[in-house]
Amino acid sequence: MTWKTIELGIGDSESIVEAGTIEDLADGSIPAVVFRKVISPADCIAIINRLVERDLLFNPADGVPERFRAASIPEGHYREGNSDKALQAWRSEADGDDKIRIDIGSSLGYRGSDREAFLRHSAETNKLLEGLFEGLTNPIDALYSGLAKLATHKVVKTAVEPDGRKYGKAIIRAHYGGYSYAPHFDSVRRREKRTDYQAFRFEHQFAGVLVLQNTVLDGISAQCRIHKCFWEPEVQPYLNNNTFHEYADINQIPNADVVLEPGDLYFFNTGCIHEVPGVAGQDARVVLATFIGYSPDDPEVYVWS
Ligand SMILES: O=C(O)CCC(=O)C(=O)O
Ligand SMILES: [Fe+2]
Repeated sequence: MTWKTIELGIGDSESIVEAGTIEDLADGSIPAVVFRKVISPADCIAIINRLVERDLLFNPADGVPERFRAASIPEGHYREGNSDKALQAWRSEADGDDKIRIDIGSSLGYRGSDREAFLRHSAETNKLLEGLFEGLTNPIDALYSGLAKLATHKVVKTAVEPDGRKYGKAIIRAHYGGYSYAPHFDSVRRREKRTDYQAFRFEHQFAGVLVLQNTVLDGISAQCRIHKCFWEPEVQPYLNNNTFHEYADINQIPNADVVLEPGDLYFFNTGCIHEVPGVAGQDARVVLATFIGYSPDDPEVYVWS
């Protein structure tokens, strides 16, 4: 039995999602759902250019400005509960100086330990994202609209706290110099244990990611690999020791590479171990990313970053 990604038609109007697909994602019977070309390559380029023009990203051909080096998020870091201590999800390789990750937006994983600061930061992010894509196809709308097709009969909305304060609706992430995500999982419930957030209530967590720019070196591009293996405590030592690949080999765990071009959107279950090997190409890999909370019997689907 192969473990196969569901491919949906080109563009927004032509992709029809079969009923039950989101359940297949939830129980791990498929690795991912891909919507091809929800944004044109020309709009992807225009979006990247705008982000550089507005000093939100930089052009690596001109070197790394100090300000961005200082703002870079280290590989593999997140914080648990209310702790201000950054936990490392995996051992990073020798820290390359130019492995830089720039977030435009508010990451719950990275900032959520201080709830007030996170919600303030999120409000700023949502203000910044408003109008950022004026005159272009809005990638956030494209992502939410793809999700609405998957989550039929649900209300898809930006995650919100009981007092009405919203989380960041999406985040733009740029990965320079071969920045990689080693095998890991993401879960507000099971990893960061954010009991003080509404996002905690969902049984399943997905990611929705729209690629805006690929990084390519010698014909190889950085792409997500998803393993048919839900995180369980017994897997954690292999993540800590950087030996998950050996564990997967020994246990013959299938995996799937989701190969995307700029403008393609994919959804996967972040409870499955996944990774994005780094490719130190000339350009950064830039994505618009979200997390998604889903429970079969909850009428709402929450989106955050
Ligand atoms: O960039 C991607 O495609 C996925 C990245 C990822 O795994 C994450 O942000 O947790
Ligand atoms: Fe992830």
